[in-house]
Amino acid sequence: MLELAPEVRAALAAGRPVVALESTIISHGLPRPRNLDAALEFEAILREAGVTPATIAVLDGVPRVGLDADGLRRIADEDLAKASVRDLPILAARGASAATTVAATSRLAHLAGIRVFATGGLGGVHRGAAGGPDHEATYDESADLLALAETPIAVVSAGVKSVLDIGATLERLETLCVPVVGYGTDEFPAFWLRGSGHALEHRVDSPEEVAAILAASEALGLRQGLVVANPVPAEHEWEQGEHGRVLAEAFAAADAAGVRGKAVTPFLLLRIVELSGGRSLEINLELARNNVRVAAGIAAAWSRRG
Ligand code: PSU
Ligand code: MN
Repeated sequence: MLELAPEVRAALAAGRPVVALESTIISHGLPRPRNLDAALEFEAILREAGVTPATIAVLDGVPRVGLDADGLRRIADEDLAKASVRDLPILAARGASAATTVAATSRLAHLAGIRVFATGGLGGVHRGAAGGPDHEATYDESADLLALAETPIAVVSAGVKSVLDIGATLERLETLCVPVVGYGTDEFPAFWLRGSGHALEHRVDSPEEVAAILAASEALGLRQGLVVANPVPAEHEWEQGEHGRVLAEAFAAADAAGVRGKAVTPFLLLRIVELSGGRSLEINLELARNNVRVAAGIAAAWSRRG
């Protein structure tokens, strides 16, 4: 059911470092043609660090762990569906193709034996998920959170976007028994910003510390993953005032347009790129590159433990 690229299979068999990469960020998170450049660049960053990349997607019903040049082109150029874990059996049975979210990528990477995964931002609890004075609960919470509760993999991300409810997301991660560590920070990052105002209990400052936590998790027989929250480098962080202004305008536009439900996030994200004149996109790329570099270090440290 699972097809590993030959180089991924060889690296895993030899205990060499491998990092998983998701395809939804390429298919749905970044605009063409920048998305293909980004997919190639993330892989190149890993290769330069001596780490084998495994970009993951479902192509023609086959979950693929490691894509060749044509596979990368397909996730960038084709209008693929976005698949979470629950979509995997349906795609496989029907021979269909889709880009995989953090949840689905984590599951497939784990099935292949991969321990480290780099992405941009995690999915989380949406604003208004639990309802409010003027609306019903939407229950809109990403399956990424549940997948992290059930999948032993370290996911390096820049936290969650401030269009989500960050406090509620952290509470749900606590309930789901998913450990969260700040990578060189004491505060959970908010994607384009280094901080969210939410303090973290645990901080790590080296890839070896992360590898030691993964080893301890295994020794304890825990099935949970690990959220490695890695803030955008200070020199690329969005200016606080500009970030606040653009988000407020984007939320107002969504309200005025009467956008509801799952259409809200894509609407907001597109508006944020437009209203920021592309600045939010540049930051998105910088933080993703940075996550890939950190994940490479963690995978190398994990591989050295043998
Ligand atoms: N956050 C981002 N960029 C993304 C995503 C999240 O900053 O592209 C994608 C990831 O693939 C993540 C998914 O797993 O969105 C979550 O979607 P949902 O809320 O529908 O589970
Ligand atoms: Mn949702």
